[in-house]
Amino acid sequence: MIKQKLEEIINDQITAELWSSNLYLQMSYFLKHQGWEGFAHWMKAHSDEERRHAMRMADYLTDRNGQVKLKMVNLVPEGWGSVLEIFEHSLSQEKMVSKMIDKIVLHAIEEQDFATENFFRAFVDEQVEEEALFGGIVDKIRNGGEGSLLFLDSQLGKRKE
Ligand code: OFO
Repeated sequence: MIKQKLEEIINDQITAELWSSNLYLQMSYFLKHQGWEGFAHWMKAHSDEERRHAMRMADYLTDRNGQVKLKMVNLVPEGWGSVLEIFEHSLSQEKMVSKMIDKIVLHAIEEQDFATENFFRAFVDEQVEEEALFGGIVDKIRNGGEGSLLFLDSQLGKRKE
């Protein structure tokens, strides 16, 4: 049975994943409204991925006899000034999520809950990938400027899942 403090911070994490999912979904529709079909497609796929993360964590918590308590997911922003701003915002969201996951792993180690440590270590790796993914897009937009957006839009529109 999982300890209460861990149950609490895993529930916070599930909420954060769902908030990320909503944030990226809002970004997707905002981008689509601006005519950026490829970016919108990419962002929607990422929104789905965050929702899957939330469900994997909720399933894990249930398997460990913890209780999933879905908390209030706050409103997300509705608009941004540019495509670059959207990806910079996503990158900062991912950095915040990485810190939260590190905190769970640290707490699991302190509690000697090695199953939780092990489960969330996969997300530590996942976050390295995600920060690199978002950071790479931010770099491309910064380096290529406005002129690179059309090309990037078509490239990101090819994302499979
Ligand atoms: Fe991109 O955050 Fe999930 O884990």
